[in-house]
Amino acid sequence: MPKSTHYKGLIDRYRDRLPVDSATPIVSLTEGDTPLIKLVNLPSLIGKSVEMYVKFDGQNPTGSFKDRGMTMAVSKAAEKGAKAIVCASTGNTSAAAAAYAARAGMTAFVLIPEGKIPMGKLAQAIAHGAVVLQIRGNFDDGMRLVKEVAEQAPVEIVNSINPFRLQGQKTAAFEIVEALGRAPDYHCIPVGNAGNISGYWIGYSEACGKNTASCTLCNGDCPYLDNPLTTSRPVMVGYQAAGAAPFLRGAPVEAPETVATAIRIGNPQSWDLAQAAVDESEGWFDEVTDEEILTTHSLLASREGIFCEPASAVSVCGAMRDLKNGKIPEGSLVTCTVTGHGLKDTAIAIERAEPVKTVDAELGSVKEAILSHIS
Ligand code: AN7
Repeated sequence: MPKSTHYKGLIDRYRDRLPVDSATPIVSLTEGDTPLIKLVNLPSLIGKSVEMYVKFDGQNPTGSFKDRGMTMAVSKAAEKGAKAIVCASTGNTSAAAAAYAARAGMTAFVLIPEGKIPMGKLAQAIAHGAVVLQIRGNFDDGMRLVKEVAEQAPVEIVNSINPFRLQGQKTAAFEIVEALGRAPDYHCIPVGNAGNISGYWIGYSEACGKNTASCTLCNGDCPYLDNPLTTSRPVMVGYQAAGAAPFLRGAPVEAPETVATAIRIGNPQSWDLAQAAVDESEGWFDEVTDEEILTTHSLLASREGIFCEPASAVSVCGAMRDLKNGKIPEGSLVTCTVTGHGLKDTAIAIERAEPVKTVDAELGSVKEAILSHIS
């Protein structure tokens, strides 16, 4: 009989490196184990020799990296006997919370900024049966309200201020180290609420047996350092959208605005943890404009076959620029997290494109249309 190789999700996979025990009811959608895709066309566009990979976390069950954190947050909520969870969201957290709550038999309450999340994400929250509250405000307003309401109602917060979220998200770094057989030299990542960059840094640190100030769970006494996978950590580079770049301004941004709605966040909750990740790794933050984001969004789809949402293109966009200007040296091994799937936000892809051509349903027209594209 062949041995079963059925992958059962990241908690099962990394149980010995996560704060779960036999009493934790695991709520999983078989998240994690996402592809690390080598870029074959983009590096040559900027004329640089570099080994560059995309960690395509848009291939998680609900189409974003949030599933990694949500399997942990909802499993731990279930362990406590919680009946309801709550989050503020620019869309992906709400989709993940809704799906994992559905599976756990809990109610998910999700606060989203009215008119500012793509239809794909709204459809997910609705389909999975979440109670959707559109607020007349932005993500930061929603986050403040979630913290206030959780003091007065029996609901468990599943935003990334819940430390179990970062524990789940750190597993992406483990997967990258295992896939490459070493840590990358540079890891580039979009930054919104700043949870994911903090989670990756915890993961990369634990993977090489080091503690980090980004981990708040064990107060500097990390139980998961015993079995290192590698010996080094990457330089962490966090990129923000220019209209929502508090790390570049050095202060919260009052009215964040960007086409990358997922990271339309002005007051990141994990500010100190993300800053620690960048400081400890001797990395940096930088910003990219909406135009640059959309250009990379379209290049990834049209040249690499990787369809992501605008916020996810931010990592590759920044990495390409920093390779071009030499801040990331040629010959480096670079990984970029691509956080969410392009099918989440189809409107933006169609809006930017040439109108789709319509032809008569007969051979002459179809042939003419095809030949006009072949020279
Ligand atoms: C595709 O869903 O904050 O810096 O409420 O959806 O960890 O916040 C989404 C964030 C990047 C930024 N890419 O990650 C939410 C939410 C995508 C995202 C980010 C988000 P963090």
